[in-house]
Amino acid sequence: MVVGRARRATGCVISLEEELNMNVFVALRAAFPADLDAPAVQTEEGLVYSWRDLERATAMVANLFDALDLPPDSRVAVQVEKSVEAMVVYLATLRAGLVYLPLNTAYQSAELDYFIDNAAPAVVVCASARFGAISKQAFIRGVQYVFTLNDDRTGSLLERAAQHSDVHQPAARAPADLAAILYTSGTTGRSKGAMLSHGNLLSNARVLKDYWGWQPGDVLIHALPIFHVHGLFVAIHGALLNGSTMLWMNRFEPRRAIALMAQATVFMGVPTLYTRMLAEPTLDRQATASMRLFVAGSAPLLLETFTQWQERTGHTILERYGMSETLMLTSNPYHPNGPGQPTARRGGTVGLPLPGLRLRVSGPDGSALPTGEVGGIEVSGPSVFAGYWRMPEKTAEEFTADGFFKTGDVGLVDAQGFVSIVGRSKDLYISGGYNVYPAEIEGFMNALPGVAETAIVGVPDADFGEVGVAVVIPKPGVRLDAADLLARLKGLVARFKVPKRCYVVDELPRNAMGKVQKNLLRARYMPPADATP
Ligand code: MCA
Ligand code: AMP
Repeated sequence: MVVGRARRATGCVISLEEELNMNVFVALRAAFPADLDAPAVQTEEGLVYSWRDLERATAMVANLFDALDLPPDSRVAVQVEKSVEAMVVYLATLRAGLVYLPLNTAYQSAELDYFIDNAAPAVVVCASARFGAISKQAFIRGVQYVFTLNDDRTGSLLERAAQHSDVHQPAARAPADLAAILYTSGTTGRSKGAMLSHGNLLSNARVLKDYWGWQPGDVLIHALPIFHVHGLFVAIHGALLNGSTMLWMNRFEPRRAIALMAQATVFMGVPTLYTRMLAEPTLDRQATASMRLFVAGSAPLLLETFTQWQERTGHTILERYGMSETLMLTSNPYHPNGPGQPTARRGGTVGLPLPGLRLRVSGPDGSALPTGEVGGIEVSGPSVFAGYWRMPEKTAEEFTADGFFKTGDVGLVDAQGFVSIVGRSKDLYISGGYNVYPAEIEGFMNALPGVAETAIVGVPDADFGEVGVAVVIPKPGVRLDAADLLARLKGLVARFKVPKRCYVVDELPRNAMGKVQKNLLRARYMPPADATP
């Protein structure tokens, strides 16, 4: 039932029915500015997409999806290079009430097989160059439709969408309805699909809009990939919910990012982006004079980077902490000494729990620990996911009896409520903002001919924060070549997961139980002091 046109607060007319619709797309669209011809996205090639363009393009792709007549909650798996059109497909998937499943373009065929098997998408979108291989994989696994989309605005998806109307009524969605599935690897080596609802996405976007003081006239430099939470949700939702223009970089390049700052106010990046910009002589107070906010997260920001950034630019980076399963959990304060924000941003901490979030630190027996003590971080709140896709046992294991999610991060909360992360209980390292689970890669290396056993550890790295080192034992009588092992691995898993160094050894250090002592390996294969951050 359409209850008439209720108001025209923004550029898009919204009905009362839409006001009651909790589809996150509806909330984002409601924030479009009154002037729909104003720029929503500007690319480095000089293309300008207006808000009207976003409205019409998402309508056309959503109408194409509607025409496929898919069951509710059908998954749309997308593995394409970053482009504005890829963002349009994301928004159109929400608009049509389908479930978005982003896949990093670095994923190789074995990884894709797993995701397609596990998520059973109805639609797959890939680059034309990979259509032959991916469509074969997809159709064997029951996928109904495979479209192509390239980063030069070509491909069957846009061709087909162009035949559809540019008017579309967004699908009605309730807060608990599924909006996206984001795969995260696991300590057992099997990826798990974190199910995020419209309510999860919208509540987090709204909290961040207030917390980070988004204001009229803000312009975001969008420099991150859009396969993961940081670039896809935190950055895109942040800008759209504020009606802010995005300066769109398909690929991060430090010098160009610095040059864009003259026209921008907000930048979001993983720590590697900040260290790479610090290496540029053009980074100074003048280049960043119009900037209001620099946000960092996805991996620990070194205190040294935090301090150097302050010295070079006069700006204090705001570090925040989140996960695919929970979206953003904590943030350093935006307004120093503002209401509920007791003090200034502090380097080396991830700030305070965001409004609405309950965060506690638990001991090994599950009991809550007092202020200042180190333990497992557990969280509950509106942005915390409902569970892993088709993995009820895994979901049950990761939640406490009273409904808190066990993050696997180890940290403490100090007397002022600031959270610091000091380690992880999960065997994982973070390289340039991407999580790598050694168990997954060890499995692939162990399956290579001649390999008896592999142990992989993350060691410090000046550029990526951490990188992997593989230590391999050959089968008896076999001679293995370390470079050859890494070259073989490159064809099997995403490049960012491939260890940067590999050593072939006779034995691994083990404890009395026979378990490999990774702490000893880490110490042994530590890079030389001048290569560490
Ligand atoms: C590229 N390589 C990497 C990485 N990226 N190796 C390890 N770790 C990486 N992150 C490989 C390339 O394949 C190549 O190897 C070699 O390193 C050099 O690549 P380079 O040209 O330097 O890489 P790049 O294309 O410049 O990419 C670096 C990057 C990128 C810009 C830092 O990795 C990136 O955009 N990272 C951001 C990730 C992100 O958005 N994370 C958010 C997750 P070869 O020559 O062998 O191919 S969301 C999240 O974590 C939570 C929820 C949160 O809190 O946000
Ligand atoms: P992902 O599973 O890719 O969503 O990555 C989530 C993980 O990234 C968290 O569990 C943390 O270990 C890590 N992480 C995110 N932000 C930060 C941060 N600011 N400092 C330290 N670790 C972080």
